[in-house]
Amino acid sequence: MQVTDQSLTPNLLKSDILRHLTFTLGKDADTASIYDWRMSLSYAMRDRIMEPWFASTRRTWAEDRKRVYYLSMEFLIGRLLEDATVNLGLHEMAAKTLADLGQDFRAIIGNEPDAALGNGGLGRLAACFMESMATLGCPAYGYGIRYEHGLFVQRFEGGQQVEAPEDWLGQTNPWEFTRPEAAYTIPFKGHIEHSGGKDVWVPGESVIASAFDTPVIGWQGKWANTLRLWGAKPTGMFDLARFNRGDYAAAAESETLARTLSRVLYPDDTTYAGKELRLKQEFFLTSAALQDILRRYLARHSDLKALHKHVAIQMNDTHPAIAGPELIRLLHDEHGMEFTEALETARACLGYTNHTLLPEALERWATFTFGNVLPRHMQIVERIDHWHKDEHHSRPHYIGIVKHHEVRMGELAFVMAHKVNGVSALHSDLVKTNLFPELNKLHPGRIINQTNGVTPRRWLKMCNPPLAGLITDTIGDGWEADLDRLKELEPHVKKAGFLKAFDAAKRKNKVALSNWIGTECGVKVNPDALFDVQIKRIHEYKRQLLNILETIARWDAIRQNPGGDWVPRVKIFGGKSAPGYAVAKEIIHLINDVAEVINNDPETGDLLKVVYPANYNVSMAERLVPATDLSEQISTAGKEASGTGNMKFMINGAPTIGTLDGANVEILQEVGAENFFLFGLTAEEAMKRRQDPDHSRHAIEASPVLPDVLQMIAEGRFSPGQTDRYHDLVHRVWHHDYFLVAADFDAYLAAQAATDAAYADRKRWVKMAALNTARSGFFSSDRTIRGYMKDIWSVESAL
Ligand code: DL6
Repeated sequence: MQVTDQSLTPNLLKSDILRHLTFTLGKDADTASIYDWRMSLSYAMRDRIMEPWFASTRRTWAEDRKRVYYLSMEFLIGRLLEDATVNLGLHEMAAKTLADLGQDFRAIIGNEPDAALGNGGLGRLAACFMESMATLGCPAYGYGIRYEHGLFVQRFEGGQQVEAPEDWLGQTNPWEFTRPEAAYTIPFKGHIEHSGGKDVWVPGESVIASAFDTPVIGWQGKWANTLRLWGAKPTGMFDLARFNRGDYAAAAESETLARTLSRVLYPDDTTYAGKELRLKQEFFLTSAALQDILRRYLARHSDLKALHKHVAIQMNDTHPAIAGPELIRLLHDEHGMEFTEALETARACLGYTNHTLLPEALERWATFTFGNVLPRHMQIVERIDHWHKDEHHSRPHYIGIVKHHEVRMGELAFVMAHKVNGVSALHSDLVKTNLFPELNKLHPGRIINQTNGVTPRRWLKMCNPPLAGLITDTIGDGWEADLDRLKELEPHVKKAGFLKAFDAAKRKNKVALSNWIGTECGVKVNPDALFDVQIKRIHEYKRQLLNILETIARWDAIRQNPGGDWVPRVKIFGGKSAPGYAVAKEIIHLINDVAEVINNDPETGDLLKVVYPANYNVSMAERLVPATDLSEQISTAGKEASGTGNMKFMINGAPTIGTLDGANVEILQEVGAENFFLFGLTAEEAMKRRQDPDHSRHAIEASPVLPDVLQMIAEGRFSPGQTDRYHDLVHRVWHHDYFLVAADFDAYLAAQAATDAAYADRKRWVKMAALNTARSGFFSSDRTIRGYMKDIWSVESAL
């Protein structure tokens, strides 16, 4: 392993850590807590990032390089300390140094709170992209919000989800730098005045966006970029006159607005949050980012028409879609550019990534709310809409941006972007045909595909040392930044010795996970059982319900035939529901109820266990993914845009049981049908099936197993104290099964039986698992970012 900073010796690192302990933390080694050691190590690592960070910034300025600006309401970055040690090539040295100091390195790593500034896939993708951009030497800034409280902490009470506030900033965050000099006024509300032939916005209120920078270091420390998160501050000190009159609440109005703005992350990744605060947050992030981008550009250039040659701005979903009108406002109102020219300039800079086909997740704002919060932008949006309509007046089915008293953010983002991309091949096709068919006809070629990916540094090298070590021993160094090289494992998959080592690596991870589950969930699990894992947000379309129904069927089948040749299985669930999503919360309750019954059943014993550790987050995923045998990717076809968990599992040698949905389609292509357990309706078949109003009843009646499973739930077998607890849930499966759980149930059962048979044949299973790893190179986020750099951003690597 190459150590990036060759000058660093174990002794130097030790003295760095002790120096920080003394002079930064003010603690003596004898009394230092685990927090103090973690902070000292973090500062010692951070010191090593400064040089590449400054060098990268200097080079970008000196060579006047085009920069990418990634605007996202979510960056689910997780813990940063171990990531830094791995990317700096200092992991082993740090572990050893801490051990020499009498400290437990793993416990120190585990002491860091997860930065949960996101809900799920969209936010984690943004974090992987930041790391890949740094690894590839793509000069970039990530722009987001420094939420005081990240995604809520999940607890289970009586099997039900209970939410508690998260407090990642309760302790000092060692990775961020406050940048008081980077501060911008963000206006809201007010009215428009007409003066000198111009529309002039007179805002009614405002806050200051103030920057906090976190360096993002790439693999081997060759390049570092910046994640700039905005915190809100009041525009002035409190109103002293009002305060002195005793009107304390009114005196603190501006402070209250500011505190509220960057206080919480919206805990909802699928439904449109019709809250004024959410719109304000979106504008806050976007306006601060654009003002910052223009300031940086104007420090070197004067011709704003050439902005797109130096600036590429990516809108991560519609959340920052206000970027179109805001950039026009800044260029036109503030810098005097003619309106159409401002619009064309903005469009040349902007790209839009769509992450969902669910209609309820495409943001729409009532024109009343939009016009109230952003009166000038309402005017600009209407002007964009007219301009676009005039450009295409000959089309019969013109789709407007403003329609039925709503501003449609998907259409706005589309019109204002020079490229629109989906996140898997299937999803991008559906974006063309189902989501934006008319706009696609007006702008052929604008919609392109960029299949998602994940960073192999965090999702293999860091989280799975046994497998990463085996890969390096087998094909040598270098695969971490060139994941296609995993193909070189293929010839070894034929060798018994390699398969044995592959199996041993997986078993090591499974033993570690079993121990953790014992402590965390109080359930003893057999590490030789098949670990079947579904971890993701809880949502009807992701169909955790299908999984738990199969679990019940399996339990019942074992009880009917206790002497059968059963393959022991541990079903592992992880994930949070949006707090207001009652149906998802009911599914969580059912899983926990079923777990309670099954785990205490002596008849099934070790043959079946169900575990659901609370508060699934990035760190828990890092623990679960390497120990997984079977990856559950069972969404209703046509609903999961891509998925990225599916890629993490594949890379770590877990075959998929899944539908033809999102990136599963490409996983299947890469790994081959014989190494993938495919089942279920296709997206097209699913759409057709829904045309039969009685499709679920027909499917249930035709199934030899499902009626009994539903009956058990309806009778209260899993809710003894309250037999009608799941009446609604069962009724929905019978009569309102939009996500086609019943229609796919039998096929899923058959696919699960095939996984049992495959797992029982050890050699066959390990070979399948190893081939999953060997053929997963395509799913590196480096490949994805190269695609964005070439097809959307037109930006060159600086390395
Ligand atoms: O593209 C990242 C990720 C996909 O992998 C998931 O399939 C998709 O569900 C998720 N989308 C969202 C949508 N949120 N909104 N709006 O999180 O994006």
